Amino acid sequence: MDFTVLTLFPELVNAFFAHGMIGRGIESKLITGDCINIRDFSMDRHKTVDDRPYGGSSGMVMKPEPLQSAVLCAKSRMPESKVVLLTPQGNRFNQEKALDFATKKQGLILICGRYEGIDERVYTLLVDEEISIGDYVMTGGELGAMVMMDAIARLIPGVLGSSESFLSDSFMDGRLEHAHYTRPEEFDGQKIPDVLLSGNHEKIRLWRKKSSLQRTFLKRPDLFEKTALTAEEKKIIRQWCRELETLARE
Ligand code: 4GY
Repeated sequence: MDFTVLTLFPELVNAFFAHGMIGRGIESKLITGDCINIRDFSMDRHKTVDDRPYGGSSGMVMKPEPLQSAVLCAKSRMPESKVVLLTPQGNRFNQEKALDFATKKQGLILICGRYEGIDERVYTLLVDEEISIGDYVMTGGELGAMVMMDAIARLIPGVLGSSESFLSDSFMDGRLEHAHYTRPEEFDGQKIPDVLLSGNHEKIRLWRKKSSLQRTFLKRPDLFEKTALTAEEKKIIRQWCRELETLARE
């Protein structure tokens, strides 16, 4: 997967490319991460990238010309890529979208706006898809681009450690992830569930499914509307109900 970010703050995005899982992914050539500074494509000696809005009002708008040149430059480097603009008006980004981008194997050119926004004509001419990471307004698209790249990159085979598997992640199956425990066996008077010490892999698998269902039920019941219960999940829930009934009778 190839990422090119068009931004006025390349240092911000390059720091992201240099660290952690993404940094290692780039080092091992599983992904590429490049920044293009939009200001480099400004044509005047002051390196202007913004201008006052027609019709008047406070704030500035990003000029179309430097942005267009920057997009064309990115496209010439990666002709097979999709141009995405980060904006609150876009289609909502989620795990499904992340998987979509990760499997399409098409590079991504991510445009990060600043100021009040970008000139409207840039959307129609240059942008393939507008994406929003949530219903809030940030001061620029960079954090949105980093959120997208982070979620996409970890779905590229080999980017996560070999033993890790994203297939068990939250949302991959429309459920929240099960609880996790590590040493010590007892912490602040709280023991870990016995089954995790049993060595019985089937029992552990079922306990994790149950934990995942319980968390989803308590924290994100809306997820059940999108992904219906499987036969096994129904069985686990019926068992859970019986446990609760026993508890209530005591
Ligand atoms: N929400 N999701 C978002 C954002 C900032 C002015 C256009 C968001 O993705 N991006 O809030 N972006 C604005 C800042 C120019 C982008």
